[in-house]
Amino acid sequence: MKYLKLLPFLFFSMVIFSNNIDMRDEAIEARIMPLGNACMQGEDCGISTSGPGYKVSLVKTASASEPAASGSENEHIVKMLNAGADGVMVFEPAALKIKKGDTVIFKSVDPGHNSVSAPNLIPSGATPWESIQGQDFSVTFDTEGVYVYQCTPHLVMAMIGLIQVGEATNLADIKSNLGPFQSLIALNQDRLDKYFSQLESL
Ligand SMILES: [Cu+2]
Repeated sequence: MKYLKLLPFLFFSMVIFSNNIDMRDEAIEARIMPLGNACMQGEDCGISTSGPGYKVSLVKTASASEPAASGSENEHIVKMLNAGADGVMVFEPAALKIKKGDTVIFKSVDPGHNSVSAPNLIPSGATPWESIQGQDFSVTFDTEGVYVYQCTPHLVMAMIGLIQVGEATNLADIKSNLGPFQSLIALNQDRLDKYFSQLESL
């Protein structure tokens, strides 16, 4: 029975011990909570996000590698799009006139497109190209003339484009070779003529 004398001490030490646990939990919570309280721009989190000396904003910034929309003087952007002014599955602009030595960047704005020079529809001596689907691709044009190109998965829907480098020296050749290319286009068959007349008006 002499151990009964120890009971108050035992009880007291248990209270101390459990208090210590509570204090530790609070300390951990106090450290974690600020991490869970990130305030996104546009949310009302009770935080002043403007005003002198105080600024909080988590904003998605544009990728630094993204070229300017218009390109530089010797660089031209052709967007590969699911939908544009001419309908679905288009290059934009589809008709483009550039100088010899200029570069065209085929910009993969929407995934699943590529740019491929059409067989027998580029100037003789020019280098054909074929880009990987869903990736940006650039071509520098050192040979004068008219180039026809396509998107492999969407040629059937007339996802095609024309580039004229300098003078249209090979235009008659291109037009006489169009047959096999044209036969692969099932939808939007008017685009080819439309793009040729756009090119001539540039
Ligand atoms: Cu495509």
